[in-house]
Amino acid sequence: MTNNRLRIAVQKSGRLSKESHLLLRRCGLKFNVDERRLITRVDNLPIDILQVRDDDIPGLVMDGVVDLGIVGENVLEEVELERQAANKACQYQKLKPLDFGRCKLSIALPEEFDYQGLASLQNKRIATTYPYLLKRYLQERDIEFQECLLKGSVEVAPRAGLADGICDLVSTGATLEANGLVETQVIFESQSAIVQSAVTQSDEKQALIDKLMSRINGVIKARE
Ligand code: PRT
Ligand code: ZN
Repeated sequence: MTNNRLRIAVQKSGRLSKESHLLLRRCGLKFNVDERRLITRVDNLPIDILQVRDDDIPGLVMDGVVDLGIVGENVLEEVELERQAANKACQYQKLKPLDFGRCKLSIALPEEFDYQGLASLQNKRIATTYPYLLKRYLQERDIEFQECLLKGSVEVAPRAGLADGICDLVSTGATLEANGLVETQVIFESQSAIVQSAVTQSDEKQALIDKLMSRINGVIKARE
Protein backbone atom coordinates (compact mmCIF):
# COMPACT_ATOMS: atom_id res chain seq x y z
CA MET A 1 0.00 0.00 0.00
CA THR A 2 1.72 3.19 -1.10
CA ASN A 3 0.45 6.66 -0.73
CA ASN A 4 2.28 9.75 -1.89
CA ARG A 5 -0.14 12.22 -0.41
CA LEU A 6 0.56 13.55 3.07
CA ARG A 7 -2.10 12.48 5.56
CA ILE A 8 -3.22 14.69 8.43
CA ALA A 9 -5.74 13.40 11.01
CA VAL A 10 -8.05 15.96 12.63
CA GLN A 11 -11.10 15.65 14.87
CA LYS A 12 -14.20 15.03 12.78
CA SER A 13 -16.66 16.94 14.90
CA GLY A 14 -16.05 18.37 18.32
CA ARG A 15 -14.22 21.08 20.18
CA LEU A 16 -11.06 20.94 18.08
CA SER A 17 -12.56 20.60 14.58
CA LYS A 18 -13.23 24.22 13.72
CA GLU A 19 -9.88 25.52 14.95
CA SER A 20 -8.01 22.67 13.23
CA HIS A 21 -9.67 23.45 9.89
CA LEU A 22 -9.13 27.18 10.37
CA LEU A 23 -5.43 26.69 11.05
CA LEU A 24 -4.98 24.54 7.94
CA ARG A 25 -6.88 27.07 5.83
CA ARG A 26 -4.76 29.91 7.18
CA CYS A 27 -1.75 27.90 6.02
CA GLY A 28 -3.14 28.15 2.50
CA LEU A 29 -4.73 24.68 2.21
CA LYS A 30 -7.88 24.77 0.09
CA PHE A 31 -10.52 22.16 0.87
CA ASN A 32 -14.24 21.63 1.39
CA VAL A 33 -15.13 19.48 4.36
CA ASP A 34 -17.89 16.92 3.93
CA GLU A 35 -18.48 15.66 7.47
CA ARG A 36 -19.81 12.34 6.22
CA ARG A 37 -16.56 11.49 4.50
CA LEU A 38 -13.49 10.01 6.15
CA ILE A 39 -11.08 11.67 3.73
CA THR A 40 -11.07 15.24 2.46
CA ARG A 41 -8.70 16.01 -0.41
CA VAL A 42 -6.82 19.28 -0.33
CA ASP A 43 -7.22 20.87 -3.78
CA ASN A 44 -3.95 22.76 -4.08
CA LEU A 45 -1.41 20.47 -2.33
CA PRO A 46 -0.79 16.69 -2.17
CA ILE A 47 -2.45 16.43 1.24
CA ASP A 48 -5.43 14.38 2.50
CA ILE A 49 -7.25 15.31 5.69
CA LEU A 50 -8.58 12.34 7.68
CA GLN A 51 -11.64 13.14 9.80
CA VAL A 52 -11.84 10.83 12.81
CA ARG A 53 -12.73 10.67 16.52
CA ASP A 54 -10.11 12.50 18.56
CA ASP A 55 -9.40 9.30 20.54
CA ASP A 56 -8.21 7.58 17.35
CA ILE A 57 -5.70 10.27 16.35
CA PRO A 58 -2.74 9.34 18.62
CA GLY A 59 -2.89 5.66 17.58
CA LEU A 60 -3.07 6.54 13.89
CA VAL A 61 0.05 8.70 14.30
CA MET A 62 1.91 6.14 16.44
CA ASP A 63 1.12 3.32 14.00
CA GLY A 64 2.26 5.49 11.08
CA VAL A 65 -1.13 5.30 9.37
CA VAL A 66 -1.10 9.09 9.10
CA ASP A 67 1.89 11.44 8.93
CA LEU A 68 0.50 14.20 11.13
CA GLY A 69 -2.29 14.64 13.67
CA ILE A 70 -3.88 17.52 15.53
CA VAL A 71 -5.10 16.42 18.95
CA GLY A 72 -5.36 17.43 22.61
CA GLU A 73 -2.27 16.66 24.72
CA ASN A 74 -4.60 15.02 27.26
CA VAL A 75 -5.69 12.38 24.74
CA LEU A 76 -2.18 12.07 23.32
CA GLU A 77 -0.54 11.32 26.68
CA GLU A 78 -3.34 9.05 27.86
CA VAL A 79 -3.05 6.91 24.71
CA GLU A 80 0.75 6.95 24.98
CA LEU A 81 0.59 5.55 28.53
CA GLU A 82 -2.06 3.02 27.55
CA ARG A 83 0.01 1.78 24.60
CA GLN A 84 3.19 1.68 26.68
CA ALA A 85 1.41 -0.60 29.14
CA ALA A 86 0.28 -2.84 26.26
CA ASN A 87 3.77 -2.88 24.65
CA LYS A 88 2.47 -1.23 21.50
CA ALA A 89 4.32 1.35 19.39
CA CYS A 90 3.93 4.70 21.13
CA GLN A 91 6.55 6.90 19.48
CA TYR A 92 5.72 10.29 17.99
CA GLN A 93 7.24 13.71 17.69
CA LYS A 94 5.43 16.74 19.06
CA LEU A 95 6.02 19.46 16.48
CA LYS A 96 4.20 22.32 18.14
CA PRO A 97 1.58 23.16 20.75
CA LEU A 98 -1.23 25.03 18.99
CA ASP A 99 -2.71 27.26 21.65
CA PHE A 100 -6.34 26.18 21.30
CA GLY A 101 -8.44 23.57 23.11
CA ARG A 102 -6.90 24.59 26.40
CA CYS A 103 -8.21 22.75 29.46
CA LYS A 104 -7.11 21.14 32.72
CA LEU A 105 -7.51 17.55 33.81
CA SER A 106 -8.49 17.91 37.45
CA ILE A 107 -9.61 15.91 40.43
CA ALA A 108 -12.90 17.26 41.78
CA LEU A 109 -14.84 16.26 44.87
CA PRO A 110 -18.36 16.84 46.22
CA GLU A 111 -18.69 20.09 48.17
CA GLU A 112 -19.33 18.15 51.37
CA PHE A 113 -16.15 16.05 51.06
CA ASP A 114 -13.73 16.85 53.89
CA TYR A 115 -10.61 17.31 51.77
CA GLN A 116 -7.34 17.67 53.67
CA GLY A 117 -4.91 17.22 50.79
CA LEU A 118 -4.08 14.26 48.54
CA ALA A 119 -3.96 11.79 51.45
CA SER A 120 -7.74 12.22 51.75
CA LEU A 121 -7.99 10.37 48.43
CA GLN A 122 -6.38 7.19 49.79
CA ASN A 123 -8.47 4.19 48.61
CA LYS A 124 -11.28 6.42 47.33
CA ARG A 125 -13.14 5.55 44.14
CA ILE A 126 -12.57 8.07 41.36
CA ALA A 127 -14.57 8.21 38.14
CA THR A 128 -12.58 9.12 35.03
CA THR A 129 -12.05 8.72 31.31
CA TYR A 130 -8.29 9.16 31.88
CA PRO A 131 -7.23 6.20 34.07
CA TYR A 132 -3.58 6.23 32.96
CA LEU A 133 -2.93 9.92 33.57
CA LEU A 134 -4.71 9.66 36.92
CA LYS A 135 -2.78 6.53 37.89
CA ARG A 136 0.55 8.11 36.96
CA TYR A 137 -0.20 11.20 39.03
CA LEU A 138 -1.42 9.40 42.15
CA GLN A 139 1.14 6.58 42.02
CA GLU A 140 3.97 9.12 41.94
CA ARG A 141 2.49 10.48 45.17
CA ASP A 142 1.93 7.06 46.80
CA ILE A 143 -1.86 7.30 46.74
CA GLU A 144 -3.87 4.14 46.00
CA PHE A 145 -7.31 4.61 44.46
CA GLN A 146 -10.20 2.58 43.07
CA GLU A 147 -11.15 3.02 39.45
CA CYS A 148 -14.55 3.85 37.98
CA LEU A 149 -14.10 4.00 34.22
CA LEU A 150 -16.64 6.09 32.31
CA LYS A 151 -16.45 7.46 28.77
CA GLY A 152 -19.21 9.96 29.49
CA SER A 153 -21.31 11.42 32.33
CA VAL A 154 -18.27 11.40 34.59
CA GLU A 155 -19.50 14.47 36.44
CA VAL A 156 -22.66 12.78 37.69
CA ALA A 157 -20.90 9.70 39.12
CA PRO A 158 -20.51 10.98 42.72
CA ARG A 159 -24.13 12.08 42.98
CA ALA A 160 -25.25 8.76 41.50
CA GLY A 161 -23.29 6.97 44.20
CA LEU A 162 -20.85 5.38 41.73
CA ALA A 163 -17.71 7.14 42.97
CA ASP A 164 -16.34 9.40 45.71
CA GLY A 165 -14.92 11.92 43.26
CA ILE A 166 -13.99 12.47 39.64
CA CYS A 167 -11.00 13.27 37.46
CA ASP A 168 -12.19 15.09 34.35
CA LEU A 169 -11.47 17.92 31.95
CA VAL A 170 -12.34 21.40 33.12
CA SER A 171 -12.38 24.63 31.19
CA THR A 172 -14.79 27.19 32.66
CA GLY A 173 -15.69 25.12 35.73
CA ALA A 174 -19.43 25.47 35.02
CA THR A 175 -19.98 21.71 34.74
CA LEU A 176 -18.35 21.06 38.11
CA GLU A 177 -20.38 23.78 39.74
CA ALA A 178 -23.64 22.52 38.25
CA ASN A 179 -22.90 19.12 39.77
CA GLY A 180 -21.90 20.31 43.25
CA LEU A 181 -18.23 19.46 42.72
CA VAL A 182 -15.14 21.42 43.72
CA GLU A 183 -11.86 21.32 41.78
CA THR A 184 -9.24 20.23 44.29
CA GLN A 185 -6.19 19.26 42.24
CA VAL A 186 -5.06 20.00 38.69
CA ILE A 187 -3.17 16.94 37.48
CA PHE A 188 -2.48 17.88 33.84
CA GLU A 189 -2.65 21.07 31.78
CA SER A 190 -3.53 20.58 28.15
CA GLN A 191 -3.85 22.28 24.79
CA SER A 192 -4.00 20.92 21.29
CA ALA A 193 -0.76 20.06 19.49
CA ILE A 194 0.39 18.96 16.06
CA VAL A 195 2.30 15.69 16.17
CA GLN A 196 4.25 13.72 13.59
CA SER A 197 4.60 10.00 13.15
CA ALA A 198 8.02 8.53 13.98
CA VAL A 199 7.80 6.25 10.95
CA THR A 200 10.31 7.32 8.29
CA GLN A 201 8.89 9.75 5.77
CA SER A 202 9.89 10.08 2.15
CA ASP A 203 12.00 13.18 1.42
CA GLU A 204 9.07 14.71 -0.46
CA LYS A 205 6.69 14.24 2.46
CA GLN A 206 9.23 15.59 4.92
CA ALA A 207 9.74 18.65 2.73
CA LEU A 208 5.97 19.20 2.66
CA ILE A 209 5.78 18.82 6.46
CA ASP A 210 8.60 21.38 6.84
CA LYS A 211 6.76 23.78 4.53
CA LEU A 212 3.49 23.32 6.44
CA MET A 213 5.21 23.81 9.81
CA SER A 214 6.89 26.99 8.68
CA ARG A 215 3.45 28.29 7.63
CA ILE A 216 1.93 27.21 10.98
CA ASN A 217 4.72 29.05 12.79
CA GLY A 218 3.94 32.12 10.70
CA VAL A 219 0.21 31.92 11.43
CA ILE A 220 0.81 31.53 15.17
CA LYS A 221 3.36 34.35 15.26
CA ALA A 222 0.98 36.68 13.42
CA ARG A 223 -1.64 35.97 16.11
CA GLU A 224 0.65 36.90 18.99
O1 PRT B 1 -16.35 12.50 19.18
P1 PRT B 1 -14.98 12.67 19.71
O2 PRT B 1 -14.47 11.47 20.49
O3 PRT B 1 -14.02 13.11 18.63
O4 PRT B 1 -15.05 13.93 20.72
P2 PRT B 1 -15.06 14.01 22.32
O5 PRT B 1 -16.46 14.19 22.75
O6 PRT B 1 -14.23 12.93 22.92
O7 PRT B 1 -14.19 15.33 22.55
P3 PRT B 1 -14.58 16.88 22.66
O8 PRT B 1 -14.90 17.43 21.31
O9 PRT B 1 -15.55 17.14 23.77
O10 PRT B 1 -13.16 17.43 23.15
C1 PRT B 1 -12.04 17.33 22.35
C2 PRT B 1 -10.85 17.92 23.09
O11 PRT B 1 -11.11 19.29 23.44
C3 PRT B 1 -10.52 17.30 24.45
O12 PRT B 1 -9.80 16.08 24.36
C4 PRT B 1 -9.67 18.40 25.07
O13 PRT B 1 -8.35 18.32 24.58
C5 PRT B 1 -10.32 19.67 24.54
N1 PRT B 1 -11.18 20.36 25.54
C6 PRT B 1 -11.02 21.65 25.94
C7 PRT B 1 -12.23 19.86 26.22
C8 PRT B 1 -12.71 20.87 27.06
N2 PRT B 1 -11.94 21.98 26.85
C9 PRT B 1 -13.86 20.63 27.90
N3 PRT B 1 -14.27 21.50 28.65
N4 PRT B 1 -12.84 18.65 26.18
C10 PRT B 1 -13.92 18.43 26.96
N5 PRT B 1 -14.44 19.36 27.81
C11 PRT B 1 -15.67 18.94 28.58
C12 PRT B 1 -15.34 18.22 29.90
O14 PRT B 1 -15.13 16.83 29.67
C13 PRT B 1 -16.58 18.49 30.74
O15 PRT B 1 -17.63 17.61 30.41
O16 PRT B 1 -16.45 20.04 28.95
C14 PRT B 1 -16.97 19.88 30.26
C15 PRT B 1 -16.36 20.90 31.20
O17 PRT B 1 -16.39 22.18 30.65
P4 PRT B 1 -16.62 23.44 31.60
O18 PRT B 1 -16.45 24.63 30.71
O19 PRT B 1 -17.99 23.33 32.17
O20 PRT B 1 -15.55 23.41 32.68
ZN1 ZN C 1 -13.20 11.53 22.11
